[in-house]
Amino acid sequence: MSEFFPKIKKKVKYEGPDSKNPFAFKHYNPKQKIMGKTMAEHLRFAVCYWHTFKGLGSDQFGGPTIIREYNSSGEPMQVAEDTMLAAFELFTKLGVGFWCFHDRDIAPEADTLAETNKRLDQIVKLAKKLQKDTGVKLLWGTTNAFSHRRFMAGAGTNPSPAVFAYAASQIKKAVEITKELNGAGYVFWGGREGYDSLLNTDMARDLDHLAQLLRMAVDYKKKIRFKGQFYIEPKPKEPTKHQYDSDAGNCFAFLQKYDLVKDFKLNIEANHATLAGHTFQHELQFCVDNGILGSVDANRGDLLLGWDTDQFPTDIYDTTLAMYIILKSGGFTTGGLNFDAHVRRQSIDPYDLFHGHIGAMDAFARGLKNAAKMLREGKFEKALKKRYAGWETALGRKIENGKAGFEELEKYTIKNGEPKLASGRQELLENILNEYI
Ligand code: XUL
Ligand code: CO
Repeated sequence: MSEFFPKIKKKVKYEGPDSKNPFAFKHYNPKQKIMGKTMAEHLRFAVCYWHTFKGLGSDQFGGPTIIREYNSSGEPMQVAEDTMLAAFELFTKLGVGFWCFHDRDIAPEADTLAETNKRLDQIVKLAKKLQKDTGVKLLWGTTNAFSHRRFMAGAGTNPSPAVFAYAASQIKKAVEITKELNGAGYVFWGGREGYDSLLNTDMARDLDHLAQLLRMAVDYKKKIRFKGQFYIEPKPKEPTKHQYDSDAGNCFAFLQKYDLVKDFKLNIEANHATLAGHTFQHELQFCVDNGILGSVDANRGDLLLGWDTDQFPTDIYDTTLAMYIILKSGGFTTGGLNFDAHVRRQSIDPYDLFHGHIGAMDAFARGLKNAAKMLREGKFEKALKKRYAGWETALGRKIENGKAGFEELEKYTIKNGEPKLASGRQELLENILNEYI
């Protein structure tokens, strides 16, 4: 069997913080135990198929810059098989436990849906064998119902029911193959579910249709006994101006309106959070507070560029705060950290894929270690408790339990006068945070 990354002879190893080997982990030590679980169990790293193997550096101003050996045969199904072999070689050499894919990443579309599904079956057979041989598992599968021109006006929110039906058929098959590969989850990212102009859009109707599509997916999941978790992945814009699943709060409102909360959790992507004008931590905390945190697309944007740059996460501040929220909430169950990230257009060497992932895994390992220490020492929790201590008094309890009304509170205020104020201590807390980073 030909090797696609021959320079990496064996699995990338942990060599500790003093190592200068670019192909070694400095912080990610998969077997190291932290708060009762190994780092690998906490972090549940996944490589995404689309950026890592299908992304070739194109942007709006130019075509591909990256040439990959597994694309060289030119015959579509041979390319698909070679790519799958290259993918599992990279997964194993990196030592990640999971991968994620869209249906159209792993097999190219044929002329008809039936032919396309046959191609998928062929490639899924190979993926299943490779999963068995390597022990790498599927974190989640998903459908690409946004690239083909038929989906130019959306999939579930398309004005045409025939396009809706096409999307439903595609999702049906993608859920089936995700089940076949024993996926722990399945993601719905509303690729083009949104609009560019209200002059040609019936927003209320679109959202009713989207809910209907998700309901059908839930019914089918039950019918075929797929046990994986369904996730929605919020994103506010790009490709459309107004994506319907714009942020975690918006998704939660949608799920509540259509009585779907019990069937879905969210897949929070760092770069989508910032596009929505939130921090990554904000979106994670919102999900934890509402019981809907499922999985994470771990990447970052660029402060100076206003779009979804999908860069590998390297910011320890961000990974620490993210892992603090995730650890505090009890950690991942079905979810994990999927690197929805790609190398830059100029990073044309196949080993750049290793540099990107190794750096990202180390960044999250450091985040995990920092977060565990923050939790063990409990300084932030103590400060929070102190700040909210008033709510433990008779007055606070009464308000929280719904036992006080406006008249009673007015009496209290007249009697007690001006409330005593306390400092928010943000600067001090930020300084304490830096002690962990
Ligand atoms: C797009 C995005 C997708 C989803 C899966 O911005 O993040 O790749 O993660 O469809
Ligand atoms: Co994503």
